Amino acid sequence: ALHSSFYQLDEALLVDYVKARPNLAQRLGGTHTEWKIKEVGDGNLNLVFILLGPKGSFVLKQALPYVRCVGESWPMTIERAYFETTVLREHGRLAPGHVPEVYHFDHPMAVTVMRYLEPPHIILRKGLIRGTVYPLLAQHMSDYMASTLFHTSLLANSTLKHREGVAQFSRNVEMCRLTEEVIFTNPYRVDASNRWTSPHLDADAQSLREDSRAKIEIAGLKAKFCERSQALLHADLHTGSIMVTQTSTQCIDPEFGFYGPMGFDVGAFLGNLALSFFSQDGHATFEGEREGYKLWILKTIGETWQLFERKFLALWDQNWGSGDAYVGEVYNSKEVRDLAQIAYMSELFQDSLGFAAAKMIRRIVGIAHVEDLESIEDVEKRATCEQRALNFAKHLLKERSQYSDIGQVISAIQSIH
Ligand code: ADP
Ligand code: SR1
Ligand code: MG
Ligand code: MG
Ligand code: MG
Repeated sequence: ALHSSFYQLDEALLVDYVKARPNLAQRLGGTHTEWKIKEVGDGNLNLVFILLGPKGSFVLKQALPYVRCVGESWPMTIERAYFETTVLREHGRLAPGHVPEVYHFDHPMAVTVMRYLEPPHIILRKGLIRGTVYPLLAQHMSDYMASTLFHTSLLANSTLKHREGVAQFSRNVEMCRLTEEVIFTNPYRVDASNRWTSPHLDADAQSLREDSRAKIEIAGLKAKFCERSQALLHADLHTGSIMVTQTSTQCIDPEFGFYGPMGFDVGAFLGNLALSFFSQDGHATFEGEREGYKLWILKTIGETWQLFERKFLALWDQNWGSGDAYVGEVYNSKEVRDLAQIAYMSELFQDSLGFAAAKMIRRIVGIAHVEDLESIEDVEKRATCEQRALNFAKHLLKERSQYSDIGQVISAIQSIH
């Protein structure tokens, strides 16, 4: 069987694992007694070890046959490591400055070995909680998303190549089904895995479960998630999947990768920035402390969309006719090309807002919450932040068709009290 040689690594077993693989051992240098090993996994799903040697370092990530944050009661295929490695390599080729290099993949062991993003790299979510400004974040994330999404779509590729990719990633079905449940289904019904700050948000969670318009909108988004194979997504692009410094932005953890709607990636990033915005009052140690920082977050939301749109359209302008979606002889005038681009980008904008809203809602009343809000110790303050975020997200989910540019969305965020 494919997985017959799988065993779960720990720090002791890892030393033997690396000793037996000269290409890995040589990267660390010295002898095994000189290696420092630390398990640092703080995500929901996998084991992550940092290995440091006299000569070099790497990160080794191993998928477990279950969801780590739930336990063995929720089995999950270790094949996700294969999809993660495949996306890291493909996105790394398309956006080389924004994805860690993969050094080694061991399929039966579900092990990916990659570049250690050394300090001062920090998980973006943690940087946002500290109130750190990242001046290049919008520029870098718009580069990453424009390049990976454009170049894996039918705007760049033949339908033949596209269908091969879709077929390959359609096997990442268990990960897609997890997302279907935890984002598009469970927050809208009574489910034992849901949680929220109680009793403060009891009525809010209940009113979501009774909100027919929200249910119709989330059904549309779920259908899009399941049916629209638009591009090869990262598919878990929240601020916990991005590591940053003042000059570097790196996207990690694409184990949910599959061909889905582009707005699912764009919305993940924008929605998680909005969650950070609404959490900031809970982190202020005095009145007004985070006001300037909140404006920077809003500016980053605006710039990310605007730069993404500009870069995506520039790639499209440079590549008319390379993909099968808009054949050059059909789309043969500036007029028709402009119309095609306007229609494409307005659908993508709408999708991004919808998925952003869905991702905010699931982080407040679903199974998996975010540190931005969870780390607010004063429960009253936390509940107020959560209610504002949830109210904005519900509004965006239902009324997003009223918004035609990102500036209007930013004004709506600012008007929530
Ligand atoms: P999970 O799939 O369980 O969420 P992640 O890939 O997000 O796992 O990794 C969990 C944590 O491990 C990250 O939050 C980060 O702190 C650390 N980490 C993961 N990959 C790297 C890397 N390449 N360099 C440095 N730290 C990393
Ligand atoms: C059980 S839900 C766990 C969540 O963590 C991952 O990073 C994904 O966001 C998933 O939805
Ligand atoms: Mg993660
Ligand atoms: Mg993950
Ligand atoms: Mg999310």
